[in-house]
Amino acid sequence: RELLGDTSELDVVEVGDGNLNFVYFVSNSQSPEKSVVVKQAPPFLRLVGTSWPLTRQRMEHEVAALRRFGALCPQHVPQVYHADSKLFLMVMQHLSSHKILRQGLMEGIVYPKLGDHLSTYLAHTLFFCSDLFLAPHVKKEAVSAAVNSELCKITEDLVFTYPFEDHPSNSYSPALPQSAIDRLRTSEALRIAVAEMKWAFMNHAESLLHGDLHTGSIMINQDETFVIDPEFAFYGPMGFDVGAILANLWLAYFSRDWHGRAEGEDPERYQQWLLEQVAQIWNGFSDKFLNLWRDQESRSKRHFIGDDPDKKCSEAFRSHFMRRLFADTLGFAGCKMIRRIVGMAKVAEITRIPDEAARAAIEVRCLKFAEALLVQRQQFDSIDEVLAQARTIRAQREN
Ligand code: SR1
Ligand code: MG
Repeated sequence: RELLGDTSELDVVEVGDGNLNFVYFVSNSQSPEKSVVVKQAPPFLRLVGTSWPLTRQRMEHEVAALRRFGALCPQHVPQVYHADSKLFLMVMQHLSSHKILRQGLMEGIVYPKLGDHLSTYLAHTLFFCSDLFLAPHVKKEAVSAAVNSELCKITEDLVFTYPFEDHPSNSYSPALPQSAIDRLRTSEALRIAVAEMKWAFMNHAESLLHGDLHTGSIMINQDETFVIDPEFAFYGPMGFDVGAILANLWLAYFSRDWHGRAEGEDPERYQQWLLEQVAQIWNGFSDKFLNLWRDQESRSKRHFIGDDPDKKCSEAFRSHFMRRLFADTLGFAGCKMIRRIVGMAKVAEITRIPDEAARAAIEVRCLKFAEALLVQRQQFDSIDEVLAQARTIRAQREN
């Protein structure tokens, strides 16, 4: 009532386009600027319907994660006004002047603050929920409170397993060459790399993750960026969140060859901007994360590795840590790209390419790049090297 005023006449419209839940805009009919979002978890997966039952407790995970992330990074997380654990719903801030990032990228919109905002969000949420900041017992209790087995199982299946086998939930573009599909099932190096990422996802409880950080989970305008929808939140490997964002920017990059031309532009300018965002997100995240870590150690006068008066070993450990995190990020990004091409839940920038041959050609490039990310993840020395690989694979399009 405080937010909506007189609630005797409300306009309610269902607007959700996600795979799991229902989302409603609720506004005062007389003063539509008074509005909120109501999000409710039905006892099934929205994408499939009642034949795929799902417990409604996922709403509690989402509310808890929004509150936690909101406390750490209020400028990038919408406010939760109210949560009802019996109705499995929450009432939250209506971001009325923001657009889903995936949609904005398909329209070719430049967001000048994207890289800075997302790198801040990642650095703050991933650092402050980890053992680099929390006391060991607090972290362990947080891990246990955030166990989210049901939604993690969806990711374990749909991201790390089914796309690499002959599974009925997969679907393939009609023109996608059989050799590209076979490769996902038969390349030993690729299968091992994916299994390593799956193992890390299931076992490396490093920090509280959003768990589904694709460009459909981000709302944006020219000034502000908000991260929504953390129902998949759990304690997992940090690179899973970072990799999810990068994967989706790379899907936007490769698919721009279609969307850019369809809009009568030279796609390369926007593609260049997309790759700059990838570099800004990784480099910005890495710098901000390391600064938070160094500040924390100076303030607490305690090094994670133990006594280290000249900080030499601490700095060396930090650089090992970031190298491993970078490799993880690339590996997870590879898995995320592959699942969006051949798995069950697809993305609009690919599915909305009506020309079958053009779509398949873009999908093949995405798969090639994803494979390189996975198999060579420990060989890449910098994000610039990875971007050079993306450009090389895109340049092969005429062959
Ligand atoms: C079966 S749910 C499909 C996908 O939707 C969510 O956004 C997650 O990415 C999940 O894997
Ligand atoms: Mg979602």
